[in-house]
Amino acid sequence: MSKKNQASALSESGSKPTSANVNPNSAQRIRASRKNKFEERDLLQQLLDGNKTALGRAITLVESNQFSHRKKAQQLLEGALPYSQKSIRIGITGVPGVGKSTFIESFGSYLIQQGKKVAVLAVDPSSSVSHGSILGDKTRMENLVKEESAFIRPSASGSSLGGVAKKTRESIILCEAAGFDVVLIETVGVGQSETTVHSMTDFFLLLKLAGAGDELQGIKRGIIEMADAIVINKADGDNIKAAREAKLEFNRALQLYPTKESGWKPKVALSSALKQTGIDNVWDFISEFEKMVEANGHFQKNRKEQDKFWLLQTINEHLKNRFYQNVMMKKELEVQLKAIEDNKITAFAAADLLIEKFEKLN
Ligand SMILES: Nc1nc2c(ncn2[C@@H]2O[C@H](COP(=O)(O)OP(=O)(O)OP(=O)(O)O)[C@@H](O)[C@H]2O)c(=O)[nH]1
Ligand SMILES: [Mg+2]
Repeated sequence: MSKKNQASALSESGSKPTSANVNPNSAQRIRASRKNKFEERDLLQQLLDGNKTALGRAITLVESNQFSHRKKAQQLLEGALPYSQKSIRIGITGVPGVGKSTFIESFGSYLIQQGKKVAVLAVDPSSSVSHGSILGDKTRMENLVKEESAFIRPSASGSSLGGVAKKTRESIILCEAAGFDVVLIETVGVGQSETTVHSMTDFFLLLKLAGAGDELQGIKRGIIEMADAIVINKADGDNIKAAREAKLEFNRALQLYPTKESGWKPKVALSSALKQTGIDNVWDFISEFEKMVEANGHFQKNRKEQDKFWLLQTINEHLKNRFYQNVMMKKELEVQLKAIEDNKITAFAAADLLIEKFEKLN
């Protein structure tokens, strides 16, 4: 195959190119040329071949805030996009210590046994502050990290949830292009992070613990509405009885919620991530869900809605950053904040003034 044909094969949608498509001589020449353009093409090819190192590098590129990297990342994403979309994206949330990481370890290993390729990403708004990461504890995923068919990426750091979310969305596309057909996105229930993960996944899983008293206490409003399944984890040892009771209670509570737009009735299950029980049951739900929403059209409709939502989010984020990061606007804002404190202007008049100044800048 000539070099020209190879290049055009990358831009075609259809079946994935395999490593057999790559002419080793031209690949070598591409590397030797060391021109960025060719390096990117090489990276895309390796990514599409399912090379995990290439996937890691590609994600680093989309996570980068450097202007020159943004353009390369954009090209890479465009090349990857026709090959993505063939996965199920599953959001997993729950309070710290509920067993998310342990659950992902068991669930991921189970899926790999079923012949799946599993990518694990995280949305963690707290990581930028603490410099920690919810997937930093790869020790909890001891077995999964060793699996050839698993890819685990700690959460991207960023100054805003919007920024982290954008990077995660792009990383999902890259994982899918690399052939990962189950993408697990872990988040800890901080601030808006659950809503954010819900708006980028097909199926939303809430992990809970059985506890004394009212099971529904301490659950943030809206989380139950988002959940497609509630899994009561640590249903093992002395905990089994309480877990069964919690299951009954959640089932009762779910009856009170209106039917979801997807037509899906949320399920409640028990699991022990540690003892690896109930894990297959969760996958059965998800497969059932997938079949149903593919048949009734919700799967595609929901993804399209999510894309539209993220288009608007990206614009909002961009405009906000342009305003607040502009040196002149920062100063003007200070002036107006002071004016408000001194009762010299109303909030709305100050806002109008600032926006007018901002518009003149552009
Ligand atoms: N008995 C029991 N313990 C579990 C189970 N799943 C997790 N654990 C334990 O609970 C603790 C917390 O588990 P993690 O998987 O780190 O929980 P997490 O939700 O990821 O926690 P954060 O990352 O801090 O949000 C660990 O000591 C686990 O061994 C389970 O099914 N049964
Ligand atoms: Mg964890």
